Amino acid sequence: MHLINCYTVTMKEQLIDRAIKVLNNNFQDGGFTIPSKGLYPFQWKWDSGFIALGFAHYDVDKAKSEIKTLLDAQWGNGFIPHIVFHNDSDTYFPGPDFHQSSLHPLASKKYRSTGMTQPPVFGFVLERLLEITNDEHGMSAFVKEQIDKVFDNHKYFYDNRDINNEGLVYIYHNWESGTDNSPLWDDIWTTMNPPDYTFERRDTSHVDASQRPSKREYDHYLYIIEIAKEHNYDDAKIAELSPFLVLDPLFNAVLIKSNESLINLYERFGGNQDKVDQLKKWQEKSIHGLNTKLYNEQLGAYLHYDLRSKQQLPYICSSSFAPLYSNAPNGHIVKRLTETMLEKFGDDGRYLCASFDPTHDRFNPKKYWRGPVWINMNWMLYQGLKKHGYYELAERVKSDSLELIEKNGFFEYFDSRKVNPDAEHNGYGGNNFSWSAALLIDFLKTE
Ligand code: 2M8
Repeated sequence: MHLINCYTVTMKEQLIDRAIKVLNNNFQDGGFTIPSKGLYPFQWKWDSGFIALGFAHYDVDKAKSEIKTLLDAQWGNGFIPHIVFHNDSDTYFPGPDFHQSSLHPLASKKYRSTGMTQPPVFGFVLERLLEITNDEHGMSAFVKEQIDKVFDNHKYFYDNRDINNEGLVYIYHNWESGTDNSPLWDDIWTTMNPPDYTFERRDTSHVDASQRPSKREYDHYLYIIEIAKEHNYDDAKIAELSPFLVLDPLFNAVLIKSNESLINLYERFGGNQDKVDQLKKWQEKSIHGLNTKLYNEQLGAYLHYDLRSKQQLPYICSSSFAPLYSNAPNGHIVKRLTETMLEKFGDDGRYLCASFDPTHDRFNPKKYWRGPVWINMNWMLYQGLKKHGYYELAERVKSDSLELIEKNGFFEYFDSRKVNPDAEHNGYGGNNFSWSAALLIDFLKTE
């Protein structure tokens, strides 16, 4: 029996109170929330979306502020950066002076930021805020105020990043995927030979180096940015020259899910038929692209597609199941995905869902996106499994997430091994991590 089933109402309330403390402590005077003190001292794009969902359950003003501060940094072309540097901090590298977003002619004049993005979560976040709220009128007004910015962001992706006109948008950096040092990228690193840069890492002064990417991996990360900077972050040049150019099933599934939400929201509010028609056109093409180019029937999973080598990357990771959160997979594909998840990731000795295939020799149970369980991925998988009628598996993903937090604390990521010979506890990376806290609140408050 999973621990969470034994929880009393009081225990749940105590967990929620602890989560609220984490979120409130990470909330900043500028009206946005940092993911974790020291380690991540700025505002991150997809973190902000998940964080807003936690706030929405107990402090609506903070939820709205989180979204406003992020979307306010949108560029003139609809692009939304992955980090907004509202403040100065010397605890993180690479900061604004390295990224130099102002090289792009349409970059925000108000905020410094990076010149790369992250999964487009804001469509589904806006829809979820309306599901959570007790104040439908007030929240509708807020969503109406913000929704066109999200639409413009989707338009940016389809206009600039769907280079084969197949409904699938590229990412040009592993940091855009959100799954930074996944073993997926190892094959791509072998095609590159970046300089051995001199720089001062900050992350390893907050977290044990064994739980973070290596120096050589960082050389690759910086090199791709240097190339983008040489071309002033011009999308067409990046598509032509970046050594890293990938169609990511997580990124594209989030886009599809957010398209779905934007359609629902525009239809609910009325008007904007032109936008609804456009979204439906994008959506049809994207779902077709996802199910043909990224799905692999033999492996029973969605895979990444490397636009440089023109082939699928044959590895299964938690992003492979992300399309479950959308309407894209048909009944057969949903069934295959759940079989693969259970077979490779779901034996009794493991918490669901490891970020990389635990049966593969590149799996590392402690190292960041090379294996540990992440709460934001589990939250999306839970919603997806439930939506497609796989209630038992959905409950397992949820109770595993809650148990990991309850036993270890609000960590950034967790070891999937139930009996973990390497450590006293299973929590790794940053502690008091915002999206772990925010999504625990959403899990428990919607029971
Ligand atoms: C991690 O990524 C940043 C770079 O964006 C880093 O390691 O410095 C990832 O887990 C990413 O998905 C997340 O949004 C970010 C902040 O929590 O940290």
